[in-house]
Amino acid sequence: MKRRLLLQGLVLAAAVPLPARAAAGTAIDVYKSPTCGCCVEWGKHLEANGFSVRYHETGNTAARSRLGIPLSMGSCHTAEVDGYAVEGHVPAREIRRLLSERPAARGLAVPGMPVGSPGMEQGDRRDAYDVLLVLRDGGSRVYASYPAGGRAR
Ligand SMILES: [Cu+2]
Repeated sequence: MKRRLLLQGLVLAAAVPLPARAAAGTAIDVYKSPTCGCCVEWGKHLEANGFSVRYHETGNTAARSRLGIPLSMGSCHTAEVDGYAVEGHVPAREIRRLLSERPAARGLAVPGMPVGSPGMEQGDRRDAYDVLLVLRDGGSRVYASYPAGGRAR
């Protein structure tokens, strides 16, 4: 009887789809200043979406330049996940998409700090912003567009 329960347990564990298990706890390194609050809010958003965040309290200037994100697309933090750069308040779903599509690119960027992006919540205000795919030549194209929303002012 005991043996049979054990076997059932093993069968259940095997039934969990592999990609789902691999996705849980995807390691991501976040370079930020020790005093950056919205960076930590963004980190919480990542953790709520299955990432395992490692913070590096070094500022993000060196990481941004090492990963080839132009300063013109810069923001308050720079992250590195599976060989890609993630600059600024990029939504977790776009990072997941990046990791599954694996385009030939340096990574993603949300320049500046748009209100209403993950980690930049301000009530129900949401400004329009683009997620840019930063290409290998340093150029970019729009990867996703998030429209303005929330209450009209
Ligand atoms: Cu920020």
